[in-house]
Amino acid sequence: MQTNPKDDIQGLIYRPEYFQRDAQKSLLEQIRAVVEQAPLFQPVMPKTGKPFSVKMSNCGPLGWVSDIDGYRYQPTHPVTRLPWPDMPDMLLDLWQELAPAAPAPEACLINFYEPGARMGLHQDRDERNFDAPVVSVSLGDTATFRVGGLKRKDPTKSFRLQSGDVVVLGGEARLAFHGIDRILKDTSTLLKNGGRINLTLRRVNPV
Ligand code: MD6
Ligand code: FE
Repeated sequence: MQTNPKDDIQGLIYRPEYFQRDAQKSLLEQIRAVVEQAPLFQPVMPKTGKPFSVKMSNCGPLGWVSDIDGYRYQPTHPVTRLPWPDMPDMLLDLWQELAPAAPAPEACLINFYEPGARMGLHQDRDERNFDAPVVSVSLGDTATFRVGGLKRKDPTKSFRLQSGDVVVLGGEARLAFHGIDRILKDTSTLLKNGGRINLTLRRVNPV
């Protein structure tokens, strides 16, 4: 049986199948348009310069980037130097529904995983304010999502995120360690060439 972390991790909300197939398609179209303006870039680990296995872009007033100097939010694309494209209304609506008390999201990080890509256990803590939750949407192939506690060594649980699923990390789970263990190949037909897109919406600055 798959244990459900939402049962015992305060502040984690899991909304399977939040977006139906048609909504997933239209969201994907809008993300494609974003990535045409703001191409996927290859982030690297601060200090070591080791490349992430995930490629990234952003939309909204701010975007999250990682390079040799560190992690940060910035208003422009690191390669084109242009402002990030606007956040699609569907994502603003999602935020409105799942984070109604929070001020508007400022950044939507777009993570693109090819089969084989993963994301190590991390906390989302580059924001200047942790009152607002982080809201995430999965599109394409299914991923194994791992989530634990406030300390890296706390016990973790994992569950699968399918295309259209939404996860919210807020409250006590806002700073929970989490990551992606693996992408399950050929589990979705949404992306023509396979792989997975994850969108994470964040409020960066206090009001
Ligand atoms: C991913 N997600 O699903 C990575 N962060 O590919 C995250 O890192 C994440 O799903 C904060 C809140 C929800 C998330
Ligand atoms: Fe995260």
